[in-house]
Amino acid sequence: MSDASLSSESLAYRHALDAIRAVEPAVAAAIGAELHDQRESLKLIASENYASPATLLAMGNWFSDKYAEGTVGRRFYAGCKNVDTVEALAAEHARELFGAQHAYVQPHSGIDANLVAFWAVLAQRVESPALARAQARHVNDLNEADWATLRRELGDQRMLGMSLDAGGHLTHGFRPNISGKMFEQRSYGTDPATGLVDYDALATSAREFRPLIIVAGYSAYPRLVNFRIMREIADEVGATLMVDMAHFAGLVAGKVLTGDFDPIPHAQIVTTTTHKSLRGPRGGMVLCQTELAEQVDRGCPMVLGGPLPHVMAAKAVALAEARRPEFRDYAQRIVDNANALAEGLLQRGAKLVTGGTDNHLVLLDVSSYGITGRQAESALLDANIVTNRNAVPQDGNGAWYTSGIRLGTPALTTRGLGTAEMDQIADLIHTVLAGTTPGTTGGKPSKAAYVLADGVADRVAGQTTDLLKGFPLYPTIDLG
Ligand code: DSN
Repeated sequence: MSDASLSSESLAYRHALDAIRAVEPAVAAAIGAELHDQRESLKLIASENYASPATLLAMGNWFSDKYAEGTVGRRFYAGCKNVDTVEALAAEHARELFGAQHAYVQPHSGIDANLVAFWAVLAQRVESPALARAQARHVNDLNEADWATLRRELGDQRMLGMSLDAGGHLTHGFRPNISGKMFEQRSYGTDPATGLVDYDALATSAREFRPLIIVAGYSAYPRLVNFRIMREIADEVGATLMVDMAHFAGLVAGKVLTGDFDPIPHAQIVTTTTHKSLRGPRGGMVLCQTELAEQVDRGCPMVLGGPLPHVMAAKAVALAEARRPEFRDYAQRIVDNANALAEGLLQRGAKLVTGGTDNHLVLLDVSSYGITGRQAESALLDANIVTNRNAVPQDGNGAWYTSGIRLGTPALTTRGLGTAEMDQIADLIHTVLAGTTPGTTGGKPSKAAYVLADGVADRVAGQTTDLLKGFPLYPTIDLG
């Protein structure tokens, strides 16, 4: 194909890869291979998506060369005029899109955004009152005894977060994560009968435990959370409500989650990633009420390294895209597709945690197939179906092997697949799992090894390829 007949995006990427190839051919090859692999596989990882070419291009440039500690107009480095432009724009788009009072777009990831939020609440609720009591303006003004007291107080705070096997996230106060070392944590779970968040039990626990922070939000809960109720509980016990909406930010942006299910009007502070259902670049963000803005803006260098201006530029592009009317349609289709996938699986006899979904994800309990989540994940990958294993409530197989598979629809919805295709995908998944049996390692039963019936992987992989042919990924990009 001659250059003249190539799209501008194809040309941009071909030239970019030529430049990379001239320095390190293996990297150029890996970038090309990644596009090929993503095109060929059925991506059902609930936390992944496909950012637009404009978003991807906004990340690959000389903004990466700039240091920009501080915030817009108040930098510790000179020469940040253009960084200010993109950071201010990203924050403005975020505020407008979500109706938030304040937006901080510097976090590099969801974990970073959560750390900024924890810091901001600690600063507002613990450090600032301690400084006021000591009549000090700054921690450097405290005498040794007051500083030692403040450090003890900062380390003596409590957090209530959703339990991991109910779908909570490691960064919500669990011991293996820094959040669990910073805070004494207690978890709330779901009602074993319904699988839904048990708000009465949560309120009872909060009254007893008196946490500084209640964290709502999840990475593997297939239903909605009522943030109005969560805020009422938080207010009653004097806690700050923090919502980690990383997984469902796209559904909030697209106005699928409104009223009690929209965290912004209810929580004092909301964190998110930008690359999941929101479909932006890999990164994080904090939205908060004005009372926390000053502390949130101190995220870098408090807990973050230097901001990534190239990623903030891409956030601005992606957030501008999410403000377009078509994003609402996209968000609704994510949920419709998840419902269709759940329905298709149920019709084939699969067992789903909570019996279905209200959001972008489905949690499939694979124990009814007699296998672990790990075995299911590996068998599905053999058929080019990319998922990730996930614990289910009261999981007997623990967090490593698990009994579940998490399936999400944001990526395939971006690719254009709809409810009819979700039914076909349910059939492919069921075929693979029904054809999988536990294997052995060294003659002993194994939770990882598996046996896939003859021909199933190839047959399903072929069907996956046929299905995806109708929905090309990045159709404007031809790498040659
Ligand atoms: N990225 C999160 C997810 O997959 O849900 C884990 O941190």
